[in-house]
Amino acid sequence: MNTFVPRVFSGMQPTGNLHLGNYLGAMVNWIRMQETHDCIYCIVDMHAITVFQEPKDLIRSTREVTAAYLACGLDPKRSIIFNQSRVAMHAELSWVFNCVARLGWMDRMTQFKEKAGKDKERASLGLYAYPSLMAADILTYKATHVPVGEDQKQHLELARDIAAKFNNDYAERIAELGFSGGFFPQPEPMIQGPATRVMSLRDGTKKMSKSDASDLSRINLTDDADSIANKLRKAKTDPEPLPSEAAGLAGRPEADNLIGIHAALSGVGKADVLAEYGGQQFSAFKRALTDLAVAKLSPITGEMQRLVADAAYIDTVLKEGGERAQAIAAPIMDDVKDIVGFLR
Ligand code: AQP
Repeated sequence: MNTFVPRVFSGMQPTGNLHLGNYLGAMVNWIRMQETHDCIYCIVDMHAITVFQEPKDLIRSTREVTAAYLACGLDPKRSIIFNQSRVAMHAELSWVFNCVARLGWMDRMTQFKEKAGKDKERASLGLYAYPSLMAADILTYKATHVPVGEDQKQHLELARDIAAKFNNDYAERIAELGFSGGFFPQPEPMIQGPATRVMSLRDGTKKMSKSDASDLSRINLTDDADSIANKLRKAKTDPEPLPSEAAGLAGRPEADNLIGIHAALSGVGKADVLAEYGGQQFSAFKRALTDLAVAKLSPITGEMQRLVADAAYIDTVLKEGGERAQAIAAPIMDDVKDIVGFLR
């Protein structure tokens, strides 16, 4: 049986500012996992261009997202931080995976359906193949743990299917070359905490997202205290007071969302928040949530501003991270080429 070295991989797209959903759904777990694992955190610029990005905006966002990673507490000495396009093995392995994955698997991906909308004929081929590149991102490092928000669960399942099919299709060759127990691990999704799916502040049934047209729908990590207060004051709610128990949140998506955000920011469960605020009106709760969000996010915002002004430092972090990532990915990709039968 092959035993794989525990290794964490995850990434975010430089398609705009990071928001509270990215932070609570993924980043807080990334920071925690640095304590226990070797971690690789990527800025996935190749995923970003599946929807056209102005080149100068992409450069700026890549540096901003890197600054956000560092400001949130990712340590470039401990973890590997780099932008995806620097390491060619992501693209190389994704081509192999495009030939392993089946069209029928891709057709089931709900994120493609949501992002392509009604006019799927006009979506890029890259957007359709996105989950195959994501599988390559993870498996080019043989990563075993992938901390993500709930929306990425289906893509992770596909990555596991691709790993299993590769191991199976090439089983004879893998054994012949001396890899026992399969070549790729089955990467585990780590979807943890009370805010694994943070919803839009304007519509509790829609995910908080960078690409939502309304800036009022999300709290960005770049927002100042006044913007945070304004967005939370305007956040959609319902006319009832807050319930005292979690069961009372059923059918109240906006209340559920705000309680989940409070719980995640204060590091407790939803039941603890309801024990404190149950029976109160939203107005009082929103004021308390604003104070909490500002206290948690303003040090990050300040540090991001400082880092963004130092592009040379950011570029050095990405370059050095890219070199360290490449040193792990290159021998794994060489093995993949030997397994598949590519002369090198
Ligand atoms: N609303 C969310 N709640 C919890 N987790 C979330 N994540 C994203 N939105 C939420 C998690 O953040 C990580 C990075 O996501 P991404 O930048 O790669 O892309 P995304 O999931 O497509 O995020 P957005 O904001 O919705 O971007 P756009 O609008 O560009 O598509 C992932 O772990 C994700 O689960």
